[in-house]
Amino acid sequence: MADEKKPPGPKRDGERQTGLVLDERTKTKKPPMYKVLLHNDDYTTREFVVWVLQTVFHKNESDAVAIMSHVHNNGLGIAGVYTFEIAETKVTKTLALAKQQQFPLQLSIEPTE
Ligand code: TYC
Repeated sequence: MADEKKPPGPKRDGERQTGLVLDERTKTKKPPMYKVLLHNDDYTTREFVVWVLQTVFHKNESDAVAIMSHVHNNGLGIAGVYTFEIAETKVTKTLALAKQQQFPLQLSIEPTE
């Protein structure tokens, strides 16, 4: 039977080292992503928020200052977008660092659309 007359089956990526044939659509599907949101408060210092954005969220200094300022001015802002497990880990680390300094910094996690 000519190729163009076959019904469309799963797309295959060929057998790789494992000998498995995987559906390309499964292999390439992106995981759900989550925003880590930073909340403003009146007590956490700007310096601490910038430092957290640099050390936990791996932002450069100018991005960290811009995100901190956005949160300070708007009440809420995005520290980064990650898979759920990484987002959770970053929130846990940040809360532990804030608690050590007795800062009431709050964060939340929200799915991207
Ligand atoms: N509003 C704080 C201040 O004036 C700074 C701040 C920014 C706190 C961002 C939290 O997520 C935050 N010291």
